[in-house]
Parts: sequence; structure tokens; C-alpha cells
Amino acid sequence: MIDSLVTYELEGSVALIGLNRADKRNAISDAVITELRSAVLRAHEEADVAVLFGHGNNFCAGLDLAEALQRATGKIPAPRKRRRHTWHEVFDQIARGPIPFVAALSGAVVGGGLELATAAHIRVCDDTAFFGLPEGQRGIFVGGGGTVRIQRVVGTTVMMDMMLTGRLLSPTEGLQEHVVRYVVPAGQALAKAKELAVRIAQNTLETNWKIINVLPRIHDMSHDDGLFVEQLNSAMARPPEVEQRLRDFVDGKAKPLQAPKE
Ligand code: 1HE
Repeated sequence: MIDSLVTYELEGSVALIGLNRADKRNAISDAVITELRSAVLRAHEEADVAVLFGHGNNFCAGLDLAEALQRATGKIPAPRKRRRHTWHEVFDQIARGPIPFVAALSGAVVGGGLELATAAHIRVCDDTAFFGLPEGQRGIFVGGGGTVRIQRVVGTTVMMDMMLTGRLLSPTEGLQEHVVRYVVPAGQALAKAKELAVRIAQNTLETNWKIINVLPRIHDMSHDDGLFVEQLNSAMARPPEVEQRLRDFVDGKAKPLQAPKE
């Protein structure tokens, strides 16, 4: 484990990536983003699935507002060159990389914290979690991909309400608005996320890659283009283990599908 602003551990084929700045509610500073980037890229190399969580009682309080103030007052100089927004780059590495991410959420999941959470493919929260977009109250705007990702997850109506009124969503509302898929009792989000990650790791890497990379792109396409890309995708060469898995099913040796659990 690296003892720093972002921790990294490998448990079997699952990487555990933890925001580790509990005293500042895991607010995202430039240094946090740099370390998160390294951890995500390391997980891409070493793991088949990753779990993202926050140390302490909160997932993430969003942008480091103290650092943002320093930037706004010129105490941190503006970069000399324009380049891709670092948050966009890192969150896209999570959302459209080679492996699925499960986010374990508790306490504050606000602003950039919600943007980070929605870069993950499955989100689990415990009943201490609350979701918000307080940018309006801080005089700023979402900047970590929220206009694209959060808007797609909750829809324009809900996002506008959250941003204009600053209203926080409870775990039950989070479930209703598709912010999360699972709600568990306090303190159990990480365990549930790990359980899901282990299950996801049993799929082929190829199918997991397609699920997280093909589905969202087709979602952004027209009906016709989507079907065309799906057809191209079916025609792609399949890795050898596919044949065995298809044979297992045809021979009646495959595990039955799991009944849905609450
Ligand atoms: C912070 C931050 C932060 C806490 N940046 N330092 N995000 C927000 O607008 C949320 C701001 N934070 C809060 O509303 C509250 O802190 C919480 C509801 C998350 C947690 O409350 P609580 O009572 O548990 O903690 P606290 O006492 O408010 O904060 C503890 C410490 O964390 C305190 O520092 P200390 O040195 O006085 O102990 C806080 O200043 C510090 N802290 N949140 C910096 N965000 C790319 S665009 C993205 C735009 C956004 O993300 S906007 C949303 C910003």
C-alpha cells in the first residue's frame, strides 16, 4: 500500500483505490488528481476490476475549494500551456479504460466527488451517503465531466434542480435517479463493492471491455449507427475462451443465472 493522498492495494485481481484525505473530506486537489491518475493507470496494468472508495466517513467533498481560491487569486500561477483538463483525462481513464470500476460511496458525494463517482460503471452507497452539486452556491460550475456524465445518469431535469437549488439527494433518491444501483447499511459500501467487483472479474476481460466501451458510445449514436456498430462488433474476432464458455452453456455445464438480490 502506498501511504499517500490516494492508496492503492491489489486484492487478487481487484485493485482498491482509496481517496486518502479524510481530514479534508477527500477534497480533490491537484496533488490528489496526480496520484489518482497513477493509481488508475497502475490498476489498468495489474487488475481486472477496480474499486474506488474514500477513506473515512465521506467519499469526496469535490474540488479543493482552498486551492481553487488560491488559483482564483493568482497565488497559484496559471499553467503556461493549454492542455486537456486533467480531471477529464483521469475520469475518462476510469470510464473508458480497459477495466470496469465500482464506486463505494458514503457520506458526502458532492460536486467533483459526484463527477468522479459517475465515471465509475457501478455505484454502491451506504445509508449515510448524500449527493449534491453545490457549484451554484460556490459561484462556479461543474468541470469534471458532470455536464456530460451526470446529465446522462440523472437526466437534465434532475441535474438542473440539483444545481439551481443545491438540493441534496438521499440514498433512496439516489436509487430512484440512477445515481446508485445498490444501497447498503452504514459502513458496508466497500464490502458490497468488492463483492460486485469479484463477480465482474469472472467475466472475460474482452466482454467487460466491450460493456464499458461499446455501450456508452452506442448510447451517444443514432439508432442506425448504433446497430451498425453493434454488428461490426459481433463480427470482431473472439478470443479463444469464448468457444469454451459457449460450449459449457450448450453442454449444460454453465452456472445458472443469478436471481436478482436487493
Ligand atoms: C474542504 C472541502 C473542500 C471540506 N475543499 N476543503 N464542494 C463543496 O462545496 C463541499 C464543501 N464541503 C462541505 O460542504 C462539508 O465540508 C461537507 C458536507 C463535505 C462535510 O462536512 P463536515 O462537517 O463533516 O466537515 P467540515 O468541518 O465542513 O470540513 C472538515 C475540513 O475539510 C475543513 O477543514 P479544516 O482545516 O477547517 O478542518 C474543511 O474546510 C475541509 N473541507 N470540504 C477544501 N471541498 C472541477 S469542478 C468541481 C466543482 C466542485 O466540486 S464544487 C463543490 C465543492
